[in-house]
Amino acid sequence: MNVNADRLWQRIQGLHEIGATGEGGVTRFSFTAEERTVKDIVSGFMRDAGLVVHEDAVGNLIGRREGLNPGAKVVLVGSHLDSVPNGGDFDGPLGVLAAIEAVAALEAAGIRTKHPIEVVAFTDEEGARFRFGMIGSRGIAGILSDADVDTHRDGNGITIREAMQAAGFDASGMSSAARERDAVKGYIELHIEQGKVLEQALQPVGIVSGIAGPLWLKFTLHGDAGHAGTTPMKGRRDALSATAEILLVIEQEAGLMKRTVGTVGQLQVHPGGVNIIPGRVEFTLDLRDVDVTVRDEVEQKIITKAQTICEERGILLQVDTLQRVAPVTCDEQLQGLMKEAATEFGLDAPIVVSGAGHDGMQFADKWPVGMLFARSKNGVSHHPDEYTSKEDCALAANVLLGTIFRFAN
Ligand code: HGY
Ligand code: MN
Ligand code: MN
Ligand code: MN
Repeated sequence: MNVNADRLWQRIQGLHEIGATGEGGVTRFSFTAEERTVKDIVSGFMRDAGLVVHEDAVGNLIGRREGLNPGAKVVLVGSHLDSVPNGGDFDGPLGVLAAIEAVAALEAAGIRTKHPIEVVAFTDEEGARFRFGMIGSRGIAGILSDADVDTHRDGNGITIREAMQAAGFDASGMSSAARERDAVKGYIELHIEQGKVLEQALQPVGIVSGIAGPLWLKFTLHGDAGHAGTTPMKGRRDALSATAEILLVIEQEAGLMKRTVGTVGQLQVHPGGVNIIPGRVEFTLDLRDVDVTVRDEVEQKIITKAQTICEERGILLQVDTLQRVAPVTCDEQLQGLMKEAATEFGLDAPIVVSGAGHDGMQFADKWPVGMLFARSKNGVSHHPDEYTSKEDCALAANVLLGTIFRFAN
């Protein structure tokens, strides 16, 4: 039993048009017209595969295939369709489209698994619009709160709740998206690796053992704006000079640890005039490690040093947590099924750790979570040059099919 590799490849390529930036990438933020369009197209693919399609209260797109035993726990398989700004074509869509191909292959082979299967395209996995991610998987886990949807705003000041409302989803009913603990057998996701381990190991497919937990912080430094020409250097309370020192502390502290990574991806200078001393600076920190103790120790060291720098410069420092996601370990049984499925295709799939965060983190405390990786060319992702070959997409999708077949029976 194999997936339709040509159709999978054409569909991945075809989605590039939705949200194409003209710089080679795609931008598809949650609750936007681009996301609506891509969900409508993928809904059609789901129906073509014989799935019964609906969107839940938080906008997750779900295609269901009944099992032999209607009361049996459901097997969730999926990924996401939203993107980062000017992102690549594979981060998310590969997992959703491969899951659709897998159920289509079961249908074509006349195989009805014991457990029902649901293909899920989760809402806003990336968090690119609201700086708060995995909204759809939090909804399914039943942990998306009113505070989450009312405090996080996009660049235009629109809250998640308002954006949901505008897209036709009533956040007051979001708890209906939650699944009962005993209703789900487990979750499987195929995703691109977004790193170089598989490429260096000359392997097309990997099995994920653990997922690093992203901690997103927002630093705000309050200094004194002033005239660039008439204010002596001594005694300035320049928020950007303090920030520069803190950026180097981040690089040093994260760099001291074996697997910790720290990234400042967004930085705004206020008021932002050429001839005005920066009075306020806001920047984000994305800090990760597979070991949450190490991650949180590095967090504390960075904040302590940042406070000292700011005190010495007369700057007021404010640190807000945007999201704090715990690292997770993937389910051993699912890793074993993936190993078997990979062997069927003559693959000795290595065990890899995910530096990127994924939706399964939101419910790994409730249900078994398993992830497969497909090789990334040069490890590039979150970039227009993100690429996985047609052959690797097909191989990974076939291993996904083999895993679903084993786990859903
Ligand atoms: O940021 C991440 O780790 C993932 O791409 N959402
Ligand atoms: Mn991503
Ligand atoms: Mn992703
Ligand atoms: Mn993911």
